[in-house]
Amino acid sequence: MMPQMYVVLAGGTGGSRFVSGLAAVVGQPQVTVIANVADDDEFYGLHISPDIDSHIYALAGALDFKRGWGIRGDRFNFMQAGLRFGGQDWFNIGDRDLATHHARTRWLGEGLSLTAATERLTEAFGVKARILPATDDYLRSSVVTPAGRFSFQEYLVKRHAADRVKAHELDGLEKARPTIQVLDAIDGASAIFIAPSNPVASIGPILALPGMCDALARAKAKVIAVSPIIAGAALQPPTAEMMSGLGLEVTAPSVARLYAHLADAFVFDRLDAEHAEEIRASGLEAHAVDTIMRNGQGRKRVASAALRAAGIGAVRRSGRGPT
Ligand code: FO1
Repeated sequence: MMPQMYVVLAGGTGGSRFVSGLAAVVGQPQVTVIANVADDDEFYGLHISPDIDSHIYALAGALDFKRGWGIRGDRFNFMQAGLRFGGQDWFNIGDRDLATHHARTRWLGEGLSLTAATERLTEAFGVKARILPATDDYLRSSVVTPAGRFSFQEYLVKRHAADRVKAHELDGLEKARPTIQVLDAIDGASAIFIAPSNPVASIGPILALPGMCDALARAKAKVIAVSPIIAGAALQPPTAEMMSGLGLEVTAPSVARLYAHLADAFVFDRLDAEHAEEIRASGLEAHAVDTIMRNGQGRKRVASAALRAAGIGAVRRSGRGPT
């Protein structure tokens, strides 16, 4: 029997919590992450891939889960030392995190694809899950606000997601394509999950890639989406800010409608149980569960609920992977 392969479309923080929970339940070798790369940016001439790194660090048990990014216990000596030369002071890159970006940039400079560089980073961290960039092509989110057009990191980190969002744009979309590894993963998946990430800035750039939605529509596997919105609020910025700026209601049914053309089922929080009918009306099976992922137990619970929605019993794997 072919080993099960569970594919997760995911962005950063909320996404890596779900991925960690899934890996803890089914085992890392059975997990393939299709990671958003539109948050990528350049600092100190280095290629930063925040969403890819949050999955690597989370699965390696090294993620600072409180912050949701970077390596737990990392120091910021390089950043501090750089300030005296007028270095940037707002995007905080830890010293150990810096080594990751340096290695990725070195390998990209040697001609490796982002997929190949990510495979080396994943292996170096002893992570057994596959982490696939959604595309190896240039694809970057820009956020248009009344104060101007900013890169995603400038909008989110430097300006604290305080600007009203008028538009979200994807630079490079006309040429960007899903990688063959991503298309193969979708084709061979036993189940496909859309993680509780920002539907606009994290899942959106993955789905916007030409051919991605067709691949998901052709997939034999059930597609299960998990809501990032609980009782009208999101775990952290800028999900709610970007949805409302773009005229989307910040509710679970609103997210369900965004995925209704792709997904078969929608897992959302029991605080939104009253919306189950509305979610079913968009053509999705509705599964109301406790979706709060405060700790390892919570992450496994949400992953198990998503597996059940996919018709797969939650395989109990005690003590494997980061809790
Ligand atoms: N987020 C912040 O709010 N402040 C930071 O200084 C910051 C630094 C940072 C460095 C590396 C990295 O991989 C992520 C970092 N993030 C920071 C998080 C990042 O902005 C978000 O993880 C994603 O782009 C959103 O999913």
